[in-house]
Amino acid sequence: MSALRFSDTVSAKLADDILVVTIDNPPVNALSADVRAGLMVALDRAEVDKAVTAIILTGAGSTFIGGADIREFGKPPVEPTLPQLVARIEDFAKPIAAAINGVALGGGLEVALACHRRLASPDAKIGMPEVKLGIVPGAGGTQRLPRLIGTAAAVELIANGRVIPAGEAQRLGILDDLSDGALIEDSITAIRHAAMPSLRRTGTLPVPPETSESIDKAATEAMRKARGQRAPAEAIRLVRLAATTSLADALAEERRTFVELRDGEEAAALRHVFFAERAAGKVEGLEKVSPRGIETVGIVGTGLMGSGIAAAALNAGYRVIGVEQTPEGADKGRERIAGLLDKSVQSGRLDAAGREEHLARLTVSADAEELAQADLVVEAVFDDLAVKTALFQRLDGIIRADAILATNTSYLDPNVIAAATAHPERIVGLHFFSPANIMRLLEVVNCKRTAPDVLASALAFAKRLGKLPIVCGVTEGFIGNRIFSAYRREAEFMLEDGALPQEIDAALEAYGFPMGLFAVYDMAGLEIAWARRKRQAATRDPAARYVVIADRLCEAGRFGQKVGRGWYAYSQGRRSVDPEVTAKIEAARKEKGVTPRGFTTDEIVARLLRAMGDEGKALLSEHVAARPGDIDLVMINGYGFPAHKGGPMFAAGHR
Ligand code: 3H9
Repeated sequence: MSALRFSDTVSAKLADDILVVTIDNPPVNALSADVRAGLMVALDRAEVDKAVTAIILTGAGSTFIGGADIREFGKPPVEPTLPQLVARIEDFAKPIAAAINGVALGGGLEVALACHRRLASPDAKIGMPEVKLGIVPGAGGTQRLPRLIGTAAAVELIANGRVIPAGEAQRLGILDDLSDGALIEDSITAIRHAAMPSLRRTGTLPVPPETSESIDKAATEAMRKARGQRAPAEAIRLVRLAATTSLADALAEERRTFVELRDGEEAAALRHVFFAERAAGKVEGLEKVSPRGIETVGIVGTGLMGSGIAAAALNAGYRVIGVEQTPEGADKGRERIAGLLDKSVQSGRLDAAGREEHLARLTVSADAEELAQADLVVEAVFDDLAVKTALFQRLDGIIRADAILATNTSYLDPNVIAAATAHPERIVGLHFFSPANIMRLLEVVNCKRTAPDVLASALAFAKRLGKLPIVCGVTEGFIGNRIFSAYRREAEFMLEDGALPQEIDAALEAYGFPMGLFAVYDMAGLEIAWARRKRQAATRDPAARYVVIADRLCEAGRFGQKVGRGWYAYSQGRRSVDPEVTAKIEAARKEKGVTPRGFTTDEIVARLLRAMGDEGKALLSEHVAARPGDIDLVMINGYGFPAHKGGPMFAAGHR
């Protein structure tokens, strides 16, 4: 084979009469201007070279094509555009096959759909995740995919941005075949001996007829999850066009919609989230520090939080040693962890054999000495300073000198806990969110004395758990609860000023939160925050504004949903406005001599966003958070802030 180069990122080899074109644009072979130009030159060459009878298109490394180059969005367009390239591939006079060697996403799949055949390795992944970036496929995806798999299936994939394994893609009809062995050789054989017409042009195929019920069902299901985002609705509209409109007109409409969404606020917000996620957990200078090896994880306390952490660690392949105070407690802890694994089996995330294999890596005992085997010990005991410091002092005498100790405290000062131990440099905070085996967010607390390799180890542990680690410094409540407190405080100020809980909740839901603040309060229960307020009462600044309404509700036993009354009343799980709450709010206003005034939805949202944004700025100036994007990710992944609004810091800069 002789090598040919068409641009910095596109080269080819001639295998007899077949031109094997490779895209090599690390890290994900995105379709940058150089790739698009290189592919056009490759096609020019294949067009005029009589010795070339067919083309194979593939990617270098473990990716086929990760999609359009997201970094080019927002910059002036450079020709050839992706739709131009895709049209040329589909219309090309010689057969072109996509040899999908790995991930084919977004524009990458659109390129493959324009090819005349598609073969893939069994471990390839296929999808159009554009809606997750606030856009729709912009190079024919909404028109070609339904022609291959039908409208309902295309709606389901595109409007949810679902990425599927190659096997499923083959069953659906996206891929012609899978190659277990040598993908390029198999693709060459397939294109030479194609049973079907070798120039099967997807865009010319009819959309398979379907009942409107199945399409409506797929659309309704996708819209239910969309929470007011535009892109999924537009994707559905465009996919439906495939069956009713000419390809040329539908492609023009797709392009117009793509450009409009790409240049809009939601897409800007979701791009911000995409890049913030890639930056999360990166700490300057830490790249050169090697993490310690962690294989055995000790967990002290196997209650709600500890059992969730244990399940997460088992899912990630760790050996887990749970420790409880009594043998009965250990039995219960083991049952709780096994129960979580059962739930994973029920939901199809784990099979029965996997469950057994997980349980074989678990021991739960009442003997803390077992923790001598652990590389990392996470404490998840009652959030009380005396309890935690006593435990850590005890663990000092048990765990190995090179083992790491992590505290899962939510509100206590981990520097104080660390200072009470013999080796504060091996202590780090791991603030999980409940349920810990489900929630992606993990605040990794870099304490005053935490050693760099301990922090690096905590981050490596978080990544292996599949979590989104956000590094933060020590402050009461860390990033999330600090912002949440500021937001809750502002909401309570508004209650006193004249807004009602249901008005504030409705405004938040209209903005995109899955649930309003007061409904969340009711779900979590009001008594823990009440106990904290009572503890803090003696040290509270008497000049600071304090709203008593939540205290009044607690004094009346209104602890939330579990007792049937909180900020709302609950009957058979249904939430309703309770006049008793309104009366208490009015009484509290009267007590302070406040004349209530009305609030618009916009005003409510603006005040809450300002409160969150100001607290975020304070966290940045105190160096508790390293980047505004980190704060946004915490609020999106831990507190229901709508991702398509970019998080409170992003939103603060865009109002
Ligand atoms: C599209 O295609 C629109 C078209 O329909 C129409 C156009 C007209 N561009 O995630 P990782 C970077 S929209 C530029 O850690 P992994 C990423 O920022 C696109 N850069 O790796 C990171 O950079 P850094 C549709 C990209 O192995 C590095 O690559 N496609 C892109 O865990 C590694 O990323 C998508 O939405 C990109 N498209 O996962 C796919 N993708 O090292 C989005 C990644 O500087 N991408 N980067 O931090 C992904 O889902 C994952 O990155 C992927 C690899 C699965 C590909």
